[in-house]
Amino acid sequence: MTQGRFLVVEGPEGAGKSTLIRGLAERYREAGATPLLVREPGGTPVAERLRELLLDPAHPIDSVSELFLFLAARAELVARVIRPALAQGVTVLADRFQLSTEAYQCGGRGLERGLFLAANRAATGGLEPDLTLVLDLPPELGFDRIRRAGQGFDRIERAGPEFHDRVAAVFRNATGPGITHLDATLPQEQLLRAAWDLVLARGLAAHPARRG
Ligand code: Z5A
Repeated sequence: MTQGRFLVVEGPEGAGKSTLIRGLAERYREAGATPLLVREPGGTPVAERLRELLLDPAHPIDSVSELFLFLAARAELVARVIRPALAQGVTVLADRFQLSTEAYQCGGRGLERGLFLAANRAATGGLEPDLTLVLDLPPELGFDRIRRAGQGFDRIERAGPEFHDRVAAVFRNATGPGITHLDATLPQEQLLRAAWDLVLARGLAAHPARRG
């Protein structure tokens, strides 16, 4: 069985990650595939409990504890959901993955990159996305979108403008194998077209005859 593809969408809050993932999933379905959608943190019973803890503004969390809680959620999701799906040839579309940890816990909180790299490798077993689409959007525009959508602000969204500027800088400057940037100020349809064109150009659209 051919290994499934692993695509990740990253970027600051309100950049349009969830919207884009839903659009990409629709394109995959039109192409005859059934992708699996996941979001971080979350996706297993334990990871969903960790998500509640991590986002709850009622509990302050030490930065190192925060790192390990995000990574515990990732380890659960990778081992129980992502790897089994990829092994069955299913395409996995993930709303956030390891670049988020680098942006929020290293950029935002100031944790050492070496600590993140070692601990993240333990959490993922070295799993790397085939493609990481980074949605570039200034943080204030993302927060405006969240406000307009009437959503409340979670513990991390409340961290303050300097924190979010540091996070945004990590996303903006991210480079590496499979990392590609998209202009998230584009209207939704144009952004989706640009993202799907990239998926096609990289040969990551599943063959219509195959599941995943
Ligand atoms: N976090 C971390 O610290 N460390 C980690 O390792 C990981 C995560 C994995 C998860 O929050 C938090 O955990 C996150 C990072 C941290 N916190 N912060 N801050 P989450 O999953 O609850 O939320 P989020 O990831 O920040 O997503 P979001 O706020 O839901 O934003 P989004 O998914 O990028 O955007 P959206 O929901 O698709 O769209 C937001 C609004 O904009 C909505 O009204 C859309 O209709 C609108 N929209 C979408 N696209 C467009 C375009 N193109 N133009 C105009 N308007 C648009």
